[in-house]
Amino acid sequence: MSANDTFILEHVPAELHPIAHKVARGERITAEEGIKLFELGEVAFLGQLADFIRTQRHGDTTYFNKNFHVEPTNLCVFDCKFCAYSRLLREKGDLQAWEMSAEDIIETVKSYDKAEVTEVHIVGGVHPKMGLHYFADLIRSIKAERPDIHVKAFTAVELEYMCRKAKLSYKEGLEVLKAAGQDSLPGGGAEIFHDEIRDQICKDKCSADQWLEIHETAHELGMPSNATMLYGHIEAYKHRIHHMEALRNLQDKTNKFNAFIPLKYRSGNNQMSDVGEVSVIEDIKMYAVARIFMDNFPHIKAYWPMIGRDTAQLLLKFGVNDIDGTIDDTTKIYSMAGAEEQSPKMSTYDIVKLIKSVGKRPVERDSVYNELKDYSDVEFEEAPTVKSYN
Ligand code: V47
Ligand code: SF4
Repeated sequence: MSANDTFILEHVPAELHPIAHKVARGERITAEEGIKLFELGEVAFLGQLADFIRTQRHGDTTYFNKNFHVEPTNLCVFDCKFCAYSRLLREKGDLQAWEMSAEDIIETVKSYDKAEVTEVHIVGGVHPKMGLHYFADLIRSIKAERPDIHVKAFTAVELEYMCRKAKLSYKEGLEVLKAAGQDSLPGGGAEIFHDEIRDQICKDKCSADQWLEIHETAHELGMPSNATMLYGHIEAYKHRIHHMEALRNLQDKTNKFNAFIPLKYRSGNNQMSDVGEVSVIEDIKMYAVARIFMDNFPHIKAYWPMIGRDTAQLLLKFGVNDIDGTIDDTTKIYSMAGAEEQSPKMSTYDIVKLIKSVGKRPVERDSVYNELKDYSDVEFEEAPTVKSYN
C-alpha cells in the first residue's frame, strides 16, 4: 500500500513522507524516525497514522474493564520528586498518610462481593513492614474470598524492594507471589529509563535495568504485564524514544506486555511542581507516536483518572484503544497530584457513553483482553451520573 493512497500528505514536511510509507506498508520505524515524528509531526498527520494502525488492529473496538484499586499504604521509603501521593516513613503521623491492615484490605475486597468487578489492582508506597510473604498471604486471602478475581499487583519498584528484603531472586520472589494467586503486574515504576532523567527524578528506586529484568522474569513465568512511561516533565523527545525502544526490544523477546500506558506528569503538590504540565497537543502527539512506534504492543491505554475523561475520549482518535476501568474512586495517586478527576469513578453507563459518543464500539474486557461483553446495542435504565452534551 502506498502512503499517497492512504494518507493526505499535502503540507506534511517531505522528511516525514518515508515514515508515512513505512506505516502504510506495516513496517517498523526507527528511533531516529520516532524523534522526527515528535519534532516535525503536526497532530493531524500523526492522527492519520495512529488511527490507521489502531483501526487496522482493533477496528472501532474500545476496551474497558470493571475494576477497583487497593492502595495498602502511601508510606514509602523512596522519595520520587514527582510523587504527590507518598509520605516518607518519617511523616507517619501526617494526616494524609495511611496504612491499611490486612483486615481492612480484605474488608475492601468483600465490599465488592456483589459487584461485577473482574480485577483488583494493588499498588502503593514501598513500606518496609509490608514484605513479600505478607503480600503473598494477603493475595491468598483475597483469592479465598474472591477466587474469580484477577490480581494485578505490585510495580517492579515494589517487587525489587520486596525480593531484596526477602533475600530472594526476582524469579524466586515472583514464583512465591504467583503461587499465592498473583496473576499479572501493572506497568508502574518505569518513569523514564534514561539515566540522565531517572537520576534527577527518582534516583533512589529500582533502576531501568532492574525494572526490565523484573518484567522479563515475570513474562518467563507466564505472568503478563503492562508498561508505563511518565512524560511531560524534564525529559526530551530522545528520552521518550529511548524508553519506548527498550520496551519494544523486550517485547520482541517475550511478547507478554499487554498495554503501553503513557502517563502524563501532573504537577500538583510535589517537589518539582515548578516544571508545570504539557498541553493537550503534546498529549495527543505522545499517544499517537506511541501507537506508531510501539508496533509490537497490542494495546495503547489512556488511563482516564490521570489524563481526565475528556482527553481520554479525544485520544480514542489518536491511537488509543483502551481506557482502563470503572475504578470506583479507589485510587489517590492522581487526585493528590492535582488531576481533574478528584474522585475517579465511572459507571458502566458513563464509560459506554463516553466511547459511543465518538463513534467507537465499547467492549468490556478481562485483564488479559478476552472480550466479555459488547455494549454497542445495550440500552441502560440507569440515569447518567456525568453531565453530557452529546
Ligand atoms: O509509576 C506518580 C505515576 C505510576 C505522578 O498497569 C504520576 O494498568 C503523573 O503505573 N503525575 C503508578 N504520574 C500508576 C501506574 C498505573 C496506573 C494505572 C494503570 C496501570 C496498569 C498502571 O503513577 C507511577 C508513576 O509513574 N505517578 N506520580 C504524577 N505526579
Ligand atoms: Fe514511592 Fe512510588 Fe511515590 Fe516513588 S512513585 S515515592 S516509589 S509511591
